[in-house]
Amino acid sequence: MIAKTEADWKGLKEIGKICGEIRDKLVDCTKPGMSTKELDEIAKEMFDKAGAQSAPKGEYDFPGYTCISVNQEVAHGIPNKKRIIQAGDIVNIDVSGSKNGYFADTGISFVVGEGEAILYKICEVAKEAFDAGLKLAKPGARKSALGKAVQQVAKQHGLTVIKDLTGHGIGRSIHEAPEHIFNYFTKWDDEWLTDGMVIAFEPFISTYEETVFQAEDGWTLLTNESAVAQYEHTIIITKDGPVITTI
Ligand code: M3C
Ligand code: CO
Ligand code: CO
Repeated sequence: MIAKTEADWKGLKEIGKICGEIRDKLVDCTKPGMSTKELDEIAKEMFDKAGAQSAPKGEYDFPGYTCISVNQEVAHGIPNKKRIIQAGDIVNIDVSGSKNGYFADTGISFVVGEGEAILYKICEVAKEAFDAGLKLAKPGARKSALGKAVQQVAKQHGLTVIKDLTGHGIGRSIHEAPEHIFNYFTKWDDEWLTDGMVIAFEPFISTYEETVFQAEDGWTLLTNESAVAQYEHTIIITKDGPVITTI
């Protein structure tokens, strides 16, 4: 969507704050021995208390309130009482929701307890790639500039981007125009970013792979072997700089 009115700004910021708080709470609560289902139940309670709805559940009938992906699971991981988090796991928590018809989407990957050095590195690089793209997110820039920045940062660190997962427009629904914010440069992507445009920007950085495949559950997206980290916020493009709603 293009945020135009004060009501748009208020609505986007309200749901942004709710999703950001749920993300941070789930990260804080993630401990070895806990199931991903237990974490998801905390999110359900927080959505309910805030008078907000889970976007995956509300829009796609996803079997969970949040997407929680562990190790080779990259995204759309289904919360499960049998999926017990262990020290050294890399976990991604992706929280998206709506309130009063406005949407937000945010996610982060992190290492539980002590893990392999490369796992911390991909988490840091995902954030670095996000920050590099964010600097370029202004009206009049091509949206392909963001992907170019993400790809450059990954390459500098000897890492790759997952090419088949992208950011997206957001605002009045979870996924809307512009359909894709690519995480790599493609010259065919000549769309401009405009004042008030709302996007979810989400670099996915891998140790070496570029693609994912879908599990038999019809949801979970997996790599063959590599580890992946994602970092996502919802942002409003303005001439005075990007505003992150999901802080
Ligand atoms: N929030 C998710 C979508 C959840 S709906 C099942 C997203 O938009 O960030 C992702 N898109 C692709 C991978 S994660
Ligand atoms: Co997301
Ligand atoms: Co998203």
